[in-house]
Amino acid sequence: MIATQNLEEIMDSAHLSTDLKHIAQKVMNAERISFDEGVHLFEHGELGYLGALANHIREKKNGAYVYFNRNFHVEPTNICVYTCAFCAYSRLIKQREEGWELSVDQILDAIKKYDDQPVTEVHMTGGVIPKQDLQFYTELFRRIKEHRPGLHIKALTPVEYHYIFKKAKVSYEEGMKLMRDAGLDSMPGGGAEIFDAEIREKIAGGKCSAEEWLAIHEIWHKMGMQSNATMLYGHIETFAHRIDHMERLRQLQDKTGGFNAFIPLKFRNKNNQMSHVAEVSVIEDLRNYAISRIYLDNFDHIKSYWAMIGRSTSQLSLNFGVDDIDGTIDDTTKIYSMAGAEEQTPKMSTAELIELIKQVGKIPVERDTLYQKIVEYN
Ligand code: V47
Ligand code: SF4
Repeated sequence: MIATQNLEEIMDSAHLSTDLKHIAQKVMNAERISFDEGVHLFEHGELGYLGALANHIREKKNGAYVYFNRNFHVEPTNICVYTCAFCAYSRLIKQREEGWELSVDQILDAIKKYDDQPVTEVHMTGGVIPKQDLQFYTELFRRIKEHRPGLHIKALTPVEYHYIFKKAKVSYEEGMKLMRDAGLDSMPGGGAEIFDAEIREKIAGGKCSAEEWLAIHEIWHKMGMQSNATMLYGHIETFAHRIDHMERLRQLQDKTGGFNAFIPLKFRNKNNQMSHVAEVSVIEDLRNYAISRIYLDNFDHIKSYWAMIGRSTSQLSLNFGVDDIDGTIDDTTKIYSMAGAEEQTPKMSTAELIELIKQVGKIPVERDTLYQKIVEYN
């Protein structure tokens, strides 16, 4: 385990620059740091310093708690009208034979497999195809709720919703109301990638813009609903692009307060059009978690998604601002394993998750999707 210093020790350090001392003082005073200070942290903050700041904030917000949930994924299709350069998962419509495309009945069958298990959430996302339209998803959500009303549906992102609503010629407001009335409970954080227009065009051209992604979350929050936010990092973006991404999220969160967790997603380079781009180091992953915790002062939770980052790094991340590691997953998602993530068959029992968290001296808490405590494992 990498030990982090406490903030007082950091402030006493003779080697620290005036700028880094000033930022540490702001964190001690619970003051917000600026855009330029965020970039400065990426450029000059070394790991121990960042860990001390992030840990200080994490302990104030979440004590020693580490959250997880019992969930599984359903990926309705891996065929996609888009061709994001980082995506190892999607198959173009013309390569249909390599893809899958589930019907409403097939998705319900996948959900029924968990009937005798105490899962609390189904996480649903995947490719975008014309057939899986407004009518498809409203019928699907309604039937899931008829079958198992207590199962939280966390499904689709503004990438899918923007496409579906445009095709159905309904406004974002009307569309999101239809989804909520059909049974949608919350939105996962995907599709955010990186908000900067130039980089977004290069890696995820054609899909919803940053402004559209943010508008759909804003409308959803204003309906009293909650969601998450991600950031795909470690590819061709700069540090300033990462801070710009966080800044836009911080501004929306100030307006609505509807985001639960921020989830940095490390770019994985296997089997995609960006395989020539090297992956960043684990040190950079930890620095990125820490800076996310410092910058996003109005987000309650920072999640390291263990299926993507691997068990050891997710354990390390718990000393760098992270307080959530996602769920049991039960080997039901292919998005990351196909892109080269360590976990090729992501699946952890509750006992394994508890053990992983306890090994680093933290307190595991099983939560529901909206962070209501279910069980604390002292
Ligand atoms: O938007 C796809 C990412 C996201 C790669 O809300 C990749 O609780 C890295 O959003 N390397 C979808 N990342 C997944 C997602 C998510 C995951 C876990 C929890 C939650 C939550 C949300 O996966 C996409 C994209 O940014 N992704 N390919 C890749 N090669
Ligand atoms: Fe389609 Fe999503 Fe893959 Fe982009 S990341 S190609 S939208 S499945």
